Amino acid sequence: MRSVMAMILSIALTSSASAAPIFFDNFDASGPPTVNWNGGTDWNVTSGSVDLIGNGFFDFLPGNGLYVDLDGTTNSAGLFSTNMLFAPGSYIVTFSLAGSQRGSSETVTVSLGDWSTTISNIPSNQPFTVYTFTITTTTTGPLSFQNAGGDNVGALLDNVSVSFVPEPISLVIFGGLMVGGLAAVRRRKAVSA
Ligand SMILES: [Ca+2]
Ligand SMILES: [Ca+2]
Ligand SMILES: [Ca+2]
Repeated sequence: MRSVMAMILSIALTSSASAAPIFFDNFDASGPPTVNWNGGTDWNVTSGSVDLIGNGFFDFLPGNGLYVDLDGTTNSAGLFSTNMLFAPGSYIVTFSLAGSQRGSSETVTVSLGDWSTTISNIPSNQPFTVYTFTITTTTTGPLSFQNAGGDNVGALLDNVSVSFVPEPISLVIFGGLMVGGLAAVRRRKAVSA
């Protein structure tokens, strides 16, 4: 029984390890900061612009390295999307979102495939705040952020990650018991042979 318990434990540990992000970006290696950033290698910007700021450059929330002002400097907030496309399935989407820090409240729509949510009226003085959503998409698509409006002052984005949803623990234990049961059947067969 001890070996079965060890097997269950090892399967459970393997399962939790699979929750490691399949996409992560804190923008700190995306410099140099610039207005109207093109998104670098991991993101693309369409239908407007975003700014890459921080590290002393329009650094409204110092200590966060680089981060993104979701309304750039063209009076048109860009659609900010990952180059990575996510297949249909369930994911955990996590990001830090702060208010504009410049007096305006902001609204941001977050999408992944055909899943979408809108975070409304983020107060100007909101510090970086972690948002986590467990989502399901039925279509393949990027993760996108779209600030409403276009006045060059947007919400601030950092620490974006996407992970697979871990297997439910009941399935893990059931799998472990199945393996243990098969081993017991084999032992009985070995004895009767
Ligand atoms: Ca950062
Ligand atoms: Ca801006
Ligand atoms: Ca604005």
